[in-house]
Amino acid sequence: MNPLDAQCNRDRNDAICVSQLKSAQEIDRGILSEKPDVKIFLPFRFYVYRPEELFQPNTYNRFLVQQPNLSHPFHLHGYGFSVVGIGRSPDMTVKKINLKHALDLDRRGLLNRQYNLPPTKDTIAVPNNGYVVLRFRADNPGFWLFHCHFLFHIVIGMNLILQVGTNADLPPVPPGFPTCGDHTPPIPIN
Ligand SMILES: [Cu+2]
Repeated sequence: MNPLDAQCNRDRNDAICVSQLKSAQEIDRGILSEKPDVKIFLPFRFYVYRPEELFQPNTYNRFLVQQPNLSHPFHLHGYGFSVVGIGRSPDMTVKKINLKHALDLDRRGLLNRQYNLPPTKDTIAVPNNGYVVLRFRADNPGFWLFHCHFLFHIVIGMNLILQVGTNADLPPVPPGFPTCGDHTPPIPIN
């Protein structure tokens, strides 16, 4: 499942991409219209430290060791989404895909998309140096976390909040719902 080279826009007999699976259930056809209501590009990248920034005499620093060819298992709270496409740039000379290149591929119709019963997931591995196209109908109001599921990537910022609707769209807080400070023990003051 999900080959490391992320070549998903053709049939292959050594691997299957998630985007090539078919949903066993009927899906919301409205989200499969060619032009979605809202299209958001979410690029991410690493800041790569220079060794002299990290290694200084008589100091201690924690740092993240870069792993090559690491996919990012992105998880969305609040929704299941349809995985419409996964891939890498058809331009093999592209060493690192970026927003500008992704926009260019999209404009030229070269971001892989398939609308034949795409599978529903709540987590998808975004290929290293690649992309995923996902769709969902934003009908569940709230503040929803969307994040890489590697803890060490969450702590360096590979996460965001999707706000759907406003506070007025949220159901009322249940009576007696805990608030900050409810669980702190009493501190005796002599
Ligand atoms: Cu990650």
